[in-house]
Amino acid sequence: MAIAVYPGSFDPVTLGHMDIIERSAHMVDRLIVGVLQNNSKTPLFSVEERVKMLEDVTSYLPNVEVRSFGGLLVDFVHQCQADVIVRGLRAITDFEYELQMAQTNRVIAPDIDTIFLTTNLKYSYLSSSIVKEIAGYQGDISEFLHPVIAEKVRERLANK
Ligand code: COD
Repeated sequence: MAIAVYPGSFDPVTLGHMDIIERSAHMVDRLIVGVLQNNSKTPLFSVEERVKMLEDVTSYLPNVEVRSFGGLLVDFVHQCQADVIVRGLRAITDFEYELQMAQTNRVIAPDIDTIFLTTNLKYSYLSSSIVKEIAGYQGDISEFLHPVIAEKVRERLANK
């Protein structure tokens, strides 16, 4: 049974992330979306909120499960009994960071491999940080997020 983990901060989940989730879910028996708990950045949404938001927008994919994790990614992958990490690549700027992470993870856990899916061209510019910046200036974020997530971001920033 092929089990893969798609890890990230997902603060918040964008349509770019969702595209990677949907495409990788079709390639494996189970896809576990892993939401990082101990991020050094101050997140807009708590880990519990990010997990719930991801659950809401992936509920139509029966083989996708969302879990939070802290500590090393490879330990989480082992706990999930998975052996593949899925990551998305947008541009050359992602490549160096992703390569370093994949190679380091392979040194510390040689049984785990990382596979990369290239971004859907229409989301190649999209990141959670850009979306938060636009929303912070009351810009229109509806092109970038699932409507449920866009509403949560607007609500959160209105209450800040
Ligand atoms: N199109 C396609 N892919 C995208 C898009 C898009 N528009 N936007 C983002 N992605 C991809 C990213 O490239 C990434 O692969 C993934 O989606 C998740 O993105 P983010 O930004 O939400 O998540 P990151 O990059 O902050 O996640 C970092 C981890 C949580 C994976 C990392 O910090 C980690 O593993 N932490 C645990 C500690 C650890 O093990 N450290 C050692 C690592 S060597």
